[in-house]
Amino acid sequence: MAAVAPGIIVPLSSGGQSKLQYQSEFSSAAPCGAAGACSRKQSVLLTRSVPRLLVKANAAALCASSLVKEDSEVVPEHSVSVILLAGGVGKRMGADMPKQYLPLLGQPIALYSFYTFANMPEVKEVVVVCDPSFKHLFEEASKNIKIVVKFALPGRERQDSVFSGLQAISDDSKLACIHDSARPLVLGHDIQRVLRDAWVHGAAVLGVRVKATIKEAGSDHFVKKTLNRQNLWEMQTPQAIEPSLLRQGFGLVERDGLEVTDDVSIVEFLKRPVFITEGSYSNLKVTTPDDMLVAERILQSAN
Ligand code: 30A
Repeated sequence: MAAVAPGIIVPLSSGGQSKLQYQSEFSSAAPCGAAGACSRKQSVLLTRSVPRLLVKANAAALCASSLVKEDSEVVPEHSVSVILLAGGVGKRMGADMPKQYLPLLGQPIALYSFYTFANMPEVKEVVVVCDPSFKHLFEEASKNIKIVVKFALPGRERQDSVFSGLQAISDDSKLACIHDSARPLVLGHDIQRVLRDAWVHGAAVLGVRVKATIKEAGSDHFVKKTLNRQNLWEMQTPQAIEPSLLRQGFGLVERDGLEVTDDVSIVEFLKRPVFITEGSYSNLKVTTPDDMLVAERILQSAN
């Protein structure tokens, strides 16, 4: 049993929250471990069991109002379709294999986040957008998990792969969660936070505050102004969004012949607010051999 507020006792399945959280992160081999399932049950218990287990009337009054709000902000179980982008053919690592398939401590990079998503209660399916020659990797990995795994073909640009994945998601999906498979270390906890923000605001993306000092300069190379780091964010993935909103965005781009660049995203054309969920610096994108070493270090220090 654990106390979450004075006078409120809720049962926990086992162990401490932080331990469970950590065990379910960075799943390097056994993907469907009890740890992931436990932390899942725990969060469900915390939100659902409180009303029945209130032991003090005054606490009940206090909590009832916040519970109504809490409940509507909880992403339902099996409501999220993940679109895992694993179609890149990047040559930057100087290896024969696309970077997302290089082994990181013995496991292909793309399988780390695949397992992380597959073990989340909110996730109902993972659509892997990959070259058919890599399908077997995920098929083999899906033998260890319970959720539905689908496949879609990659497109020329990233947005084409997102579109391709979007066509494959289930009609009753409440959120699409798009993740770059070259980010193996994304934390389940951060995914849950970005999903919740998308659930509340319609669209959200993980980001971290820029650490570097960024100056804006003219074409003459003279500094125009120093930008405030507090307001500058480096984008990561996942991006999470209501599927209808993303479809609307693609529709608008198609209809008006809009150009999607690295700077302006499809949803921004809709003039809809996109929430930035503050993520973790450890959610790095593995693009160079140096990044591999850093990723190995992070994994080793977490275990
Ligand atoms: Cl998922 C792309 C691209 O892949 C892209 O190049 N854009 C988007 O607007 C989205 C949707 C989204 C953005 C931010 C937060 C949540 C969802 C995606 N991919 N634009 C270009």
